[in-house]
Amino acid sequence: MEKFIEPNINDWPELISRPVKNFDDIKKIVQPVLDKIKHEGDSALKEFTQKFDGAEINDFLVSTEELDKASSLVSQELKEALQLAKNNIEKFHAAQADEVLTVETMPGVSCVRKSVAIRKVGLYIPGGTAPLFSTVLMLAIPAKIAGCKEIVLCTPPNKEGNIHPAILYAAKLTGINTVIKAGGAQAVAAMAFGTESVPKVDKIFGPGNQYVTAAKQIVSQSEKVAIDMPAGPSEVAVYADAASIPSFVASDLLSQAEHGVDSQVILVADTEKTVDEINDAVAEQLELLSRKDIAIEALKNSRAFVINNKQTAIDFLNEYAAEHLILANEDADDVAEQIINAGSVFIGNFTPESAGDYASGTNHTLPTNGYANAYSGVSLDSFVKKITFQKITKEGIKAIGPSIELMAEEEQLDAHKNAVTLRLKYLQENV
Ligand code: HSO
Ligand code: ZN
Repeated sequence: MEKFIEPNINDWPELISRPVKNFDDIKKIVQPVLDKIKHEGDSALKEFTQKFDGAEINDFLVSTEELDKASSLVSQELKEALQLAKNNIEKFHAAQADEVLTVETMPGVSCVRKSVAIRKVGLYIPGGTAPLFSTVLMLAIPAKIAGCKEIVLCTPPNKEGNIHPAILYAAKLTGINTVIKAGGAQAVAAMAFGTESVPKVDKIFGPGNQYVTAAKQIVSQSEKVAIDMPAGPSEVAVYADAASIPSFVASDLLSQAEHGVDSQVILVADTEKTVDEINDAVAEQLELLSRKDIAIEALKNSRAFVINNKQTAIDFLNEYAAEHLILANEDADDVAEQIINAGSVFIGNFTPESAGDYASGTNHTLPTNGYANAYSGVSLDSFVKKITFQKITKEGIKAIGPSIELMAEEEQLDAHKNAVTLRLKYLQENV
């Protein structure tokens, strides 16, 4: 990791930049895929699955037999681990449910806000180099708790046309029956437009490579389909000092670096000594990783900063707005209070990011690329809309009406004013 000592504030924007690809180049590849799926449906999906995944698929929907068989291919230990994770994720997300909010803003004027589930949602689970079955839990559990009526899960098949059994098992465990063997931009398109075998959905969730991300962005602009968030490569920032345990910090940095060649990890420490100790531990642990080659590439996008002043370090971390922020420093709780930009914060030496990635209960679908300045991670809220209702009594309209009439008149919107005036007149004439 390249080391920067006391970086000048003018250089911060450049130093916190992420290794993102040019959207226009990716769009050139993705747009024709979207168009073809839109017009040709399943036949185009078949063609792209052949071309990009090397699989010949005749039936995109995973059969109940396949779902049942997956159970026999997953070890008892993994099933138990998944159950523990499911329980925690369920507990944390169920607790996020809002009560119906009812406020009488003035006598006779009642305003209500209620969460209503998004009817049809699409969950994208990447295949590729690692089968992220944990993402099934992170998306399916809140979708179920929210009460989404139709949940479609798309994930790419391998060359033999199969899906990793742990992904299928996690789908079954969370009550998802519609699992589609399709991945990439073509799967996103299928969920956005609908095809003969893939139902059209109202919102698409989930991480993916740059093509999946671009496809989500494009369809959300042109179709009536929402997306969870603009997502980019995964990232972590760690804040360390003499109280940190270098090997722990190194393992946290590497756990993010092993995700993908475009991942980024950031280390901020108060002294050069701490940075060096952690760097040594990274070099040592790196050797033993099965995904060493990927991590090495990711480390090339990564940076270590020595920032001695604590307030400056906190400002820098807030500026970076990390997807995951680990506070491994002495007074981690105090620093946590001052964090205003981050997807998810991990406090203290015994809170690895992996805990949130898999099992503690928080969601691991989080804003990347600095979007944590304004976006939240996926939660129960992501699967509902908040609808407001209001009801005004005769007394209520008498009380509120004159103010509305006046405001409408000043905005020169006569019909708006009439909508009140006619009612007030009616009430005067019909006492
Ligand atoms: N760190 C990833 C999530 C993940 N990690 C899944 C392991 N499996 C993005 O938050
Ligand atoms: Zn991870």
